[in-house]
Amino acid sequence: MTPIVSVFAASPDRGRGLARDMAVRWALAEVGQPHALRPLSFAELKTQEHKTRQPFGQIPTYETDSLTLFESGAIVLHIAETHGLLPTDPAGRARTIAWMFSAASTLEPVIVEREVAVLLEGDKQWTAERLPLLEARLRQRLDDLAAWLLGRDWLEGDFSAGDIMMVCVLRRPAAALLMGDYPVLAAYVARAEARPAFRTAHADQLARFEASSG
Ligand code: GTB
Repeated sequence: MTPIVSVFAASPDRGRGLARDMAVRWALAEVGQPHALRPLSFAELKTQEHKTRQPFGQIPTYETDSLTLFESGAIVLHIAETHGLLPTDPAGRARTIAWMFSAASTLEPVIVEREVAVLLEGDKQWTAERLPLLEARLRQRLDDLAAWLLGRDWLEGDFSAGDIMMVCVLRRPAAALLMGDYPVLAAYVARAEARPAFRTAHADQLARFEASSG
């Protein structure tokens, strides 16, 4: 069965590939696996039917005959495991998975926290005082990641699922806005975005947005 990926029916990112289905669709493009889409409105996300696929009523999900999976990182890991997007040696495999966790649990929280402070708490009296702290925490992570990537093309040897997760996190607005200060990270993201599979997945997102917005 062609896997089905659930996506926003009308993505707020206007086709820029910033929502978390991008990592899944990029991974599928990397391994040459075609997929179908299940576009869902915000109301449909919160239905009991969708919560049987994704307990928190979110996108993305991934469905085949034998498996329904949620969490973008887990889906990318599954695709990587089944299609050879992970190193075959046990240590390389373990370190690649470590980078996937690191993208989701060490980098992404500081990025999302910075975005939430502006988007959802921008009118609160404490926000102006908090923003420099949040930016400092984010910059510390970016400093450390840039130091790791200095002299490397990818996080761990060849391109892998770890890079998909990390680049998707770095493309989020709060991090993307700082890339001018991080040439090593900017070059890393540019290298990833130049991959044919990224370009395919990105073009699909844009085409869908343009088709849905008439
Ligand atoms: N940990 C989960 C995963 O990685 O799969 C998180 C999934 C998640 O946050 N999904 C979001 C969602 O479904 C979409 S990606 N939100 C709807 C809801 O919770 O009701 C987050 C996102 C949304 C929009 C943009 N954007 O427009 O730029 C970027 C990222």
